[in-house]
Amino acid sequence: MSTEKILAGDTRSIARAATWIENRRPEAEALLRELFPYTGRTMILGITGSPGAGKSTLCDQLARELRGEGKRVGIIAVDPTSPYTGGAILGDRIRMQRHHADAGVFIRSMATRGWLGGLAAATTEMTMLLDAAGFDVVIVETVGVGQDEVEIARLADVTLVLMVPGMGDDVQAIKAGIIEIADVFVINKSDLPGAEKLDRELKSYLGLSHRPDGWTPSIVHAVASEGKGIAETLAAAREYHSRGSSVTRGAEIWSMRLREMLRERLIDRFPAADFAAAGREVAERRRDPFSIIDGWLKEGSGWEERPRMDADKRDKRDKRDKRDRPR
Ligand SMILES: Nc1nc2c(ncn2[C@@H]2O[C@H](COP(=O)(O)OP(=O)(O)O)[C@@H](O)[C@H]2O)c(=O)[nH]1
Ligand SMILES: [Mg+2]
Repeated sequence: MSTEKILAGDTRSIARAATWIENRRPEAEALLRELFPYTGRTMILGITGSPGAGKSTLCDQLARELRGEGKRVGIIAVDPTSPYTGGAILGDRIRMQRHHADAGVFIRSMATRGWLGGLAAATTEMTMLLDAAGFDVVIVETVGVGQDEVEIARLADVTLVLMVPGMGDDVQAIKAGIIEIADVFVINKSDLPGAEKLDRELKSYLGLSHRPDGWTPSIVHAVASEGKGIAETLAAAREYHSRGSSVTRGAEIWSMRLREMLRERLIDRFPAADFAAAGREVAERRRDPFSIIDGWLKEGSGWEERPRMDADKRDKRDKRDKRDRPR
């Protein structure tokens, strides 16, 4: 794998590196270390919202708009691999095919592998790769339902939250806590009734809340399926991005990302930790959770010297955990 090829934007090398990252291969880390000095130029746009809100449609339209400006665009679609969304992923692929032959657009659908924070780290690494490879904008699409997904959207330079009128989406969003992370609200499907009502509700909500950075999130109306409001969405994202110091914002984001990375690394240092079995022990009140953690930490003394868990072991563990994950 040549760093030069990635820096030159060679699609095949980028795709291979993306697969390393997705599979959490240790090689990815060495590569990203080399690429790091070349990162920091891209604008990362996080797009989140309920399933069916039009996130993929908007991503596609934003990519088109940016291509029109001659910009290179990366799209990372974080899709929960569950039978429910199998069709949606296929739908995305077909829709995105418009850009297929275009080397200025790189699209990767990422399966949600594991659920112990690895997803946020993988997404961060993927944006680093695309940043170094010279993509001007990287769009990360996540479903704003799970905690992981909300976390990922929060890690972007600009977070767009999509809402749809007349779906009780407003209330849902407040519950899910995604309203707080929005830098820009996009009222998509403005062709449907209720867009003005939703606009009013959002404005009154925003009137009551004050962000520490003094920013009042902007509200944009769009009909993504008809390409309406796309330029406005991009302009609103850029307005937020260009305000203030990018170092200050970067420092905030990296402090969150470092936390995520540490969490993942730490968990990976314990390949022997059988979370599923331990979970059962706690549930059956055979052991308390604190002594389990203490036990792992003690057994793991000297873990600093141990190599990172290899991908196969991690996969096995994650599969086991996923299977046992309560729903
Ligand atoms: N009426 C209307 N439909 C839209 C709009 N944007 C997207 N859609 C449709 O909504 C459905 C879900 O869109 P998709 O982009 O897959 O949503 P996602 O799950 O949030 O990624 C698709 O059938 C789109 O064609 C819009 O602005 N108005
Ligand atoms: Mg989608």
